[in-house]
Amino acid sequence: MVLKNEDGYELWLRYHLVDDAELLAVYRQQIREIVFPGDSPTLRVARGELQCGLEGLLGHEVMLSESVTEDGAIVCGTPESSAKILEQKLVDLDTVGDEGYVISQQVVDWHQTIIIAANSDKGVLYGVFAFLRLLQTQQSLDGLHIVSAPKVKLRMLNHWDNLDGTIERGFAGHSLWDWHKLPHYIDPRYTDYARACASIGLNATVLTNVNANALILTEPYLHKVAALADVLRPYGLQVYLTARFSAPMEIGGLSTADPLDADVAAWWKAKVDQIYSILPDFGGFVVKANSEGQPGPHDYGRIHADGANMLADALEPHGGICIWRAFVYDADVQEDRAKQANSQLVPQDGTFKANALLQVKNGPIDFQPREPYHPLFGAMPKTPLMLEVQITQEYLGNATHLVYLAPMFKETLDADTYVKGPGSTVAKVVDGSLDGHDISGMAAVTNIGDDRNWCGHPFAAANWYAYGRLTWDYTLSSEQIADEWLRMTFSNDEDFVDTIIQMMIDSRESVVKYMMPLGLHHIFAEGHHYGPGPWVDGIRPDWTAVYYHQADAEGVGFDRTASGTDAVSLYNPPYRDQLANVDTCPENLLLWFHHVSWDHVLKSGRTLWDEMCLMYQEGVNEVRQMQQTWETLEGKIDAARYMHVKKLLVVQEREARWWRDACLTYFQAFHGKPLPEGVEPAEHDLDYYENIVHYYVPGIPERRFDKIGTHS
Ligand code: BDP
Repeated sequence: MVLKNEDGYELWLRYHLVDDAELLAVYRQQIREIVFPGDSPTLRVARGELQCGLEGLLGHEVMLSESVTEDGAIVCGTPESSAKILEQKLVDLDTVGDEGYVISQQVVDWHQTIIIAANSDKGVLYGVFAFLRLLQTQQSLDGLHIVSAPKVKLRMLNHWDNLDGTIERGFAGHSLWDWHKLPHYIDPRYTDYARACASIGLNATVLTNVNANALILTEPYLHKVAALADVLRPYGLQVYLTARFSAPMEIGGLSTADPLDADVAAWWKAKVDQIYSILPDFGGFVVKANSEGQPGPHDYGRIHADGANMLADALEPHGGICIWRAFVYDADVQEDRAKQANSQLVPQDGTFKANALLQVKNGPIDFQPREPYHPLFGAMPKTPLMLEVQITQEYLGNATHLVYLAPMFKETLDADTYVKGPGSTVAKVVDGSLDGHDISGMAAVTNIGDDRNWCGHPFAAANWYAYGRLTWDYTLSSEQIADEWLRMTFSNDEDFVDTIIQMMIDSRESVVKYMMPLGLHHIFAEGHHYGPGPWVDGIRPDWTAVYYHQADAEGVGFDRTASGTDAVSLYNPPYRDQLANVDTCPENLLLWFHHVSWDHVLKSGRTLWDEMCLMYQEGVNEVRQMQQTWETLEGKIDAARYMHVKKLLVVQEREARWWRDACLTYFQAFHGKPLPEGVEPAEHDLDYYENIVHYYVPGIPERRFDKIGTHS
């Protein structure tokens, strides 16, 4: 059978006919009518989704019924919206809070019934999506009893979208938000975006770039925001905006943005009041301040908490929150960038208002292929800390490389801070359970654009999916999430699923190997970060590569032990001791924490140089393996998506070689040691790699090139 070509628009919400005939017959017996009273906007969209999903999956319309008339009813609602749910007195509902759900097989009015129940309309919507997922992944419905609630309260996407339609670090086209046509024209795609988010439990979205534009806070734009929020609201998505700290000067006519200035505070109060008058369920602000040139309280000799608290004060009467980013580092400060956030923020623990949170990147530098967990986790027990990850692959091959990020997200979530003894994981800091915070959250920089398939690479949507699923339940395994996503996105064919899960899981380690193995970090080309740039120098030191790898004739790596910057002391024992000792430091973080001789012998018995070379080669080999694996799947999925991935894997293999050759040629020049056996020699000399130029790489505003032929 020739499979119909697909373009990826449907994401994982493909409600195609269940292709297992036996199972389809069983489902048709088990699902015969829908009893779904209630008329709120959220219940309406939940009902519509259920009907549409079932129609596609079962191949016929399932009728709505006022009551349970036969075996095979699906009864949906809350105790308020549905008398039947109320009657059932489901004890499990007491445990799922205001967003969780219960899906359970029950006898209702003497008939075998499946109940999808929740305490809120939103919970019902999540339950409906979870139920459809069971069918999409061809699970048995016999004896069904699922009780599920999210582990984290704020489950956010951060769009780094600019008002001109470009996306900072976006590799899948332009922004979805058509500010020019809003509020009058509402793109139907907004609804599909909201459906996709709700289907994985996301409940908040920040529409604008952290490098903020104050214009978004002006009245005409606020009406545009409100129109978008109207579409997203029924799906449980609350809208947030980024606030530019200097907005009182830029759009308010004030001469200062000093957070302790009474006029400034009054301006923000009035601005926030105006926002809520236009958008009554506005979520709040996300703020990047005094970081990478953004304005902030330091400009006035104030501290971060002063800035955050001023905004939190303005938001508080409306129930809004202020999310302050902990990605703060200063070009004028000599201190190791891996320490700066701790130095600035730890002393302020306990001074933030109750409706202020700190948003902390997974690692202390910047979304690198591998980082140790950020040492702020565990270091600020009095402040709710959100985890920020990056779904868009700024540092992971953009939208051309197949890299499945769930293992990377989980690496951080599962990391043990040891702050209250073993088991004090980052996840427990983030969900608030370790320090008893009510408010908790996760945020991710999205990879969504207006590409037809949303995220560019057909596999990039897996990372949006995985992130959402992990915000709901970070205990899910990367394998399980990949399994669901593959079945829903491509096929339930067991061979296909088993083969590709493994390929996805391995892909994260492969990219680390061919980009920056053994704890190397920040050796990207300057500015656009597309490709290798270990030679980058001559700009502010903490933006160069040479600052981070510290290579010389003797060795390589950043000494963050006591003999160096001592960033290692920000971690707690026993992890700290393990990291501090060159012999016990996990080798995948070795050069993050140690400056090591090229001849240092590793666990494998090989020298550092040989090991590094072999890792780069292994990375390339693994991409070639991915290509071979993928080619065995021809005919198992539709030709269009098959070919799309196949062609991108060709690019990925070429770029993996580029990384290997550029980096090894560069490092080799320090000591002249030969490549060990098994490592393919570079095609070109160092000069060639250093002079590769890329113009107009997506994800950064247009750049000027003053000298054609030199890197930007
Ligand atoms: C860096 C990006 C930059 C962002 C910054 C941030 O290169 O474009 O503005 O993160 O998180 O990784 O603020």
